[in-house]
Parts: sequence; C-alpha cells; structure tokens
Amino acid sequence: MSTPTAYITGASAGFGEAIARKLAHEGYRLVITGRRKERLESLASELRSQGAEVLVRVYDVRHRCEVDADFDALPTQWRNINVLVNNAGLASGRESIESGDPHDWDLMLDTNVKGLLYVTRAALPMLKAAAHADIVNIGSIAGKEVYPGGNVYCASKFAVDALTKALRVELLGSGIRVTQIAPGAAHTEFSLVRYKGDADKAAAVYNGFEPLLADDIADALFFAVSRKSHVCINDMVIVPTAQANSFAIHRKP
Ligand code: NDP
Ligand code: 8X3
Repeated sequence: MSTPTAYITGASAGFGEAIARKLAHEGYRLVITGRRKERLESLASELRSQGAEVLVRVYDVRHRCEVDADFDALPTQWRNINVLVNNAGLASGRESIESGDPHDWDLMLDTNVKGLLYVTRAALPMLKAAAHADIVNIGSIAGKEVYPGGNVYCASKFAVDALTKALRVELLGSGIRVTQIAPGAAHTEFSLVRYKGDADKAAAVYNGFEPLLADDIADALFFAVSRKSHVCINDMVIVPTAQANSFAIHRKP
C-alpha cells in the first residue's frame, strides 16, 4: 500500500500541530496549512529532519478564491489525499449577543463554518479518488450545548456538527468515513486568541483543573483514522475529567 497522505488545516499551532506530529510519527505524508508561514516552515523542517515528507501551504480558509487556487495548484504527487482534517478555527470574544462585536461573529462564522465548507468542497474530488479516505472535522463540546457568552462560537460548532452529519449522508457509499471530534477545554492558543492576546484572561480559563492537551486530541484522531475500513467512528466527545459539559468544570481552589 502507498504511504497515506493527510491534509491538515490550522497546523501552525495547537491541535493541528499535534496532529501533524502524530501522523508524521505514524508514517503519513503531510500537507500542513495555515496563515503563519514561519511556524509551518519550522514544523515542516522539524518533521522532515525525522524523515517525514511535508508540504506547506499558506492561505486563509475564509477566502474561497485562495482556497480554490491553492487546491488547483497542489502538485500532482500531493493530490492523493487520504485524510482531510478540518481543524482551522477559533473563538473571538465572549460577550452576550447584545454587547457582542459583529466583526467577531464574522470571523468565527467565516472561519469555522464557511472555511470548513470551502476546504471540504475543494478536497472532495481527491478524497473520492482515494481507495480509502477520512474526513475528520474538529467540532467542540460547544457544538453540543451552549454556555454563557458562547453564543456565536457555539452556533459555529453546532454548524460543524450538522455539516459532519450532512457529509456522512451525502458520502454514504463512497467509502469516505466522516468523523467529528468534539473536545472540551484544551490548553492550546485557543483562549489567547479568544481573549485577543490577554495572557492573564487566557491562563485563567485553565485555573484549578487539568485541561486536555493537544496530544490527547491527536491520539484520538489517529485512533479514528486507523480503524479497519469497515469501522467508522462517527463522533468523539472528549473532555477533561474535571469537565461535565460545556459549562460545568470542577476547579480546585
Ligand atoms: P489554536 O489557536 O492553538 O490553533 C488554531 C489554528 O487554526 C492555528 O493553526 C491557526 O493558524 C488556524 N487558523 C485560524 N484561523 C485561520 C484561518 N482564517 N485560516 C487558516 N487557518 C486558520 O487553537 P486550537 O488548536 O485549540 O483550535 C483548533 C480547533 O479546535 C478550532 O477549530 C477550535 O475551535 C477547536 N477546539 C478547540 C478547543 C480548545 O479548548 N482548545 C476545544 C474544542 C474545539 P494561523 O493563525 O497560522 O492561520
Ligand atoms: C472550545 C471549548 O468550551 O471553550 O471549543 O468552547 S469551549
């Protein structure tokens, strides 16, 4: 069998970076994408030095023309994608709808929902051409239950949940498995981005309990994509032991 190829969006940090490391370690070729070129190049150099084949693509998932142009320009030897990981995403702000900033809403909906759609649409012909393929969408516990101040971010992740189910119906019979991983609180750059660089606010999110780490999600993703081809893991909701749902976290004083 030829070496499998994974295409990972948002690989310059957090889950995407950990997933790239895990899949490289497991022998995958990787296409890693994001907006921060230096970070992607540095990760690619590290993984190449360990023997992995890695291609870096730099674009913004919010811009459909950029996404389409980048997929059109993918070199022939990189078009045999077996695993698409739709991971690029963010939260921006945590205000009520009444006091929220519509720019934050646009950013979240354009990235988390429309970006995922643009990338999936562009990748589908390649996934369909593969003997075995997986689409793994990174949703969230926020896509299962809303929490105070979560409003638009939660809506964007409810949309990821719906789109995952829609794809599974549409791709039935194609052999493409569609999986959602819905993590709870995980210590990445997520909160730093949500609170716009306020490191104290970001750190406080993880006070008093042990959050998930990006590696926990990378391990779960590898478990899903490495099942026998007749087994599809539809949905994995993964939370820290100290978290019961999207708003109940047990914090030690
Ligand atoms: P990070 O902030 O650490 O990483 C986010 C990644 O997304 C970065 O690589 C970033 O790359 C990329 N990204 C963001 N916007 C864009 C864009 N417009 N175009 C291309 N790439 C983009 O956060 P996480 O790793 O935690 O987040 C990854 C996913 O996991 C997100 O979808 C998030 O909603 C979800 N999630 C996170 C949880 C958590 O608690 N951490 C829990 C549940 C779900 P760059 O800036 O270089 O473009
Ligand atoms: C990120 C997890 O609970 O902060 O999706 O929204 S949460």
